[in-house]
Amino acid sequence: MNLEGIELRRVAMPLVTPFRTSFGTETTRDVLLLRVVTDRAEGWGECVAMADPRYSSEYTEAAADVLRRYLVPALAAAPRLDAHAVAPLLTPFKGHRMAKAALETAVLDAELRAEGRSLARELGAVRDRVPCGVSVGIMGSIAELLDAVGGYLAAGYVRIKLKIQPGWDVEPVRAVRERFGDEVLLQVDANTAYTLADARHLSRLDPFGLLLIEQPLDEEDVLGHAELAKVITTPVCLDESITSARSAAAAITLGACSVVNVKPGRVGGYLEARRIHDVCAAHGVPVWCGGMLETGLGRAANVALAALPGFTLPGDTSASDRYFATDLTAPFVLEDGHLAVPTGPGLGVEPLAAVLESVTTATEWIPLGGPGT
Ligand code: SMG
Ligand code: MG
Repeated sequence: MNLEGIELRRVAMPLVTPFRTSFGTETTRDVLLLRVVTDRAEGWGECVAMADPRYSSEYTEAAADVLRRYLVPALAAAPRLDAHAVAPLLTPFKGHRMAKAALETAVLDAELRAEGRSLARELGAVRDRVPCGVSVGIMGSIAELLDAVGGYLAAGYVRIKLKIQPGWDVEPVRAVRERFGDEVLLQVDANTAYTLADARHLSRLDPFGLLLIEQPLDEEDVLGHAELAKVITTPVCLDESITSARSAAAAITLGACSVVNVKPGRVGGYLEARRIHDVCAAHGVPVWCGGMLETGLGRAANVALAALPGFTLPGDTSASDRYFATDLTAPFVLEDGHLAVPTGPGLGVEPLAAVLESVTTATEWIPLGGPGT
């Protein structure tokens, strides 16, 4: 496959409702999309970096910068390209995993479209639909939270995740349990908002039978998570701390987590995400697919990954209408609590041209091939 060029495209997608976490409130998703043009096919990659470096050190402008300055030019050095060659070519450049993941995904999509194979099949999917959870933001009041959770349960979501932070943890969990019962699959996500000194407070969540608590402590505090896991009975799940298959293996060996949230963007791409799945499966550690408020393009790839055998817990792979009034692709629709795994070549979905144009705020073409490209 010969690369002709790469388009960087910025789109602004208004969210149907503000999404508040322990690190900030999102009202519009500012997304960087990559379109790789090769001599055989085109491919799309969605960069999951947020507009500001609050979830992780990456942010949209930085991703665009490192792509145009270092990552895209590094691919030009390879005469013939396939997706498995991308990560090794990018290794000299530290970090920037979300930017790298978007580039690898776009190349992989182009390659699979050229060969007529789906991403799900390429990754080793064993299901044609995946059960879906929903991540519920921090609200202004318990009444507002109960309304939101009630709406999502009525829509069919099979698992609820509550965002928590100090001052919004035990009471919202108690209220949801009291209103909706002990049968609801329920988990919480702190996005690093606590310290090990809060261990006794967090043990107050133990009686509620949560599936897991996600990333309670700082992303670098792997040992702290191991200590916390000895004190609380709620299973500890890591998100921000897991950046590679190697770090997943280390965290599991140290006893820092018994569940892993897999986000391909956070770990440098779908190929590394699959390696994390494999490492976790070998250790008997369940995984689930995280979300970064993706458009239909990123969602298609996440749903393919979530169909692998080790993804035994419902993911943050919600339907399009949980995020956007109009998605970039044909909408993903919840059916009986599940989303269908796309079966077409590559991601199996296309951006809708008119929608894409209407939300685009900037485009930039980086030529890579011979003269005239
Ligand atoms: O895509 O449904 C989604 C969002 C899921 O809660 C979610 N993601 O830490 O897991 C997480 C957060 C990170 C993004 S918050 C803006
Ligand atoms: Mg998380």
